Formats: sequence, structure tokens, C-alpha cells
Amino acid sequence: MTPLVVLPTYQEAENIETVLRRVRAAAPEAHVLVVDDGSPDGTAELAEKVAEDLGRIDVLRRPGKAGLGSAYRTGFVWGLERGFDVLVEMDADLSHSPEALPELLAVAEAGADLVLGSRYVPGGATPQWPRIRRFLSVWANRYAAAVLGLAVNDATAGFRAYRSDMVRRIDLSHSRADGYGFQVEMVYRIVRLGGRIVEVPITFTDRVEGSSKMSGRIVVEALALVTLWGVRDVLTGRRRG
Ligand SMILES: Nc1nc2c(ncn2[C@@H]2O[C@H](COP(=O)(O)OP(=O)(O)OP(=O)(O)O)[C@@H](O)[C@H]2O)c(=O)[nH]1
Ligand SMILES: [Mg+2]
Repeated sequence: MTPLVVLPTYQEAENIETVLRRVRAAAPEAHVLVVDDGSPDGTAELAEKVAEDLGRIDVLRRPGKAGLGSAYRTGFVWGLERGFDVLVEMDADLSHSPEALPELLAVAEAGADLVLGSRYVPGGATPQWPRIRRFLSVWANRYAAAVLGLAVNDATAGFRAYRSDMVRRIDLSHSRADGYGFQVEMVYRIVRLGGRIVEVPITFTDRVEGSSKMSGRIVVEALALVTLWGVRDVLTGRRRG
């Protein structure tokens, strides 16, 4: 099976070379697609330089910052058109250890439709997070799981592998969600389609270089969407209240 690792980047000049080299070393069979949104710090140019050196890396340049959800939708369409069997989501800030790729890929190849690199199963960890951040994230996940009926501990996880056959069944053009909202939406749709989801423990480390693009808007959007989908399910009789 040929996997495609989609790396969305915005202002990751300090990380891009390291992440690309570590991905190649950890999963040499994987093709990589960097989706850069016109980073003013020259992330795309750096990625292109590493691509010339390593090969099997493509850089998709988009004109402006359009969000993580949109970057993944574009990357997935690109990968489906080219026939990749597995599509991987991974942050480019080294919070997701490339060395965990072989396990994610192996579980997808063994038949899981979606493999989540989970912080909230035994063995998963967020060593640098203050207790309050972990608490909020765990409870946001419990809320989403309860409202949407998902038997998943980390639906907001951003390190994951999908089997392309499953992604093909999802109408990506229908989705507008960004950030956590996009991550939960994909889990939700796959659960609705009867897909098999497996969580493998990962250690999430905080970025060392560069700055976060996370915003309160993305958190509020995700909570609002989860609530909306949950209410809709009850109203349409898909789920009892
Ligand atoms: N193409 C693209 N990539 C983005 C955009 N926003 C964020 N990213 C990338 O998405 C990944 C995750 O973004 P981060 O800023 O690390 O957000 P986060 O990991 O949720 O939050 P932190 O815990 O603060 O790191 C990184 O690789 C970013 O460069 C965007 O609008 N477009
Ligand atoms: Mg990050």
C-alpha cells in the first residue's frame, strides 16, 4: 500500500526540513504532500529544496491562509486523484513524532478505516501540558463523544491515518469545518458509515520552534458544530435524546 502523508504548513520554516527528513527516515515508503498557505517565512521554498534532495515530496502552494480543515480537504483530493491507498494527517510542528508513523500505517494496512494517534488511551500522553489544558481537552472530547455517540477517546486528534476507500465515501466538498471541528467531523462521518476506528497511543509534545496558529475561534467553532450535529441527530431521529 502506498501512503501519502499530508503536512499542512503555515509559518513552519524552523520545522519543515526536520519534519520532512524524519518522515522519510521513519516511513521511507510514504510520499509526502506539503500544503502551504503562502507562509511569508518561506516554508514552501524550504520544502521545495528538501524535496529536490529527497524526492517523492510535492509542495502545493495556496495563495493565503485558509485553515487546517481546508488544507487537509485539498490534500486528500490530491491524494485520491493520484491513487494513494492511505492518507495521513500530521502537524508539521513536530508535536506528532514521525517515528510513530510505522505503527499508524501498519494498523491502517491491517484493515482499520481510521487510525487515531490518541492522547487519551492508556499509553497516550501530553507530558508538557498543564493539568488544566489536558482536563479541558479530555472533557471536550468526552462531550463530543457523548453528543455524537462516538466510541472514541480522542476525536480531536490531529495525527491519524485513513484508508482512502473510506475517505472516498465522504463528500469532502460538503465540509467547511476548520481545526478540531474538521477532525471531529471526519470521525463522526466514518462512524456513521460504519467504519472501523482504532486508537493507538501517542505522546503529543509541544512545539519547540515557531508559533501556534490555534485560536479561540477554532475551539468555539468545534463545540458549536458538535452541538449542532448532535441536535440534528436527535431531531432527525438518528439518535434518541
Ligand atoms: N496550510 C495550512 N496549515 C496550517 C494552517 N493553520 C495551521 N496550519 C498548520 O497546521 C499544523 C497545526 O497547527 P498549530 O499551530 O501547531 O496548531 P495546534 O497544533 O493545533 O496548536 P498548538 O498546540 O499550539 O501547537 C501546523 O503544521 C501548522 O503549520 C492554515 O491555515 N493552513
Ligand atoms: Mg501544534
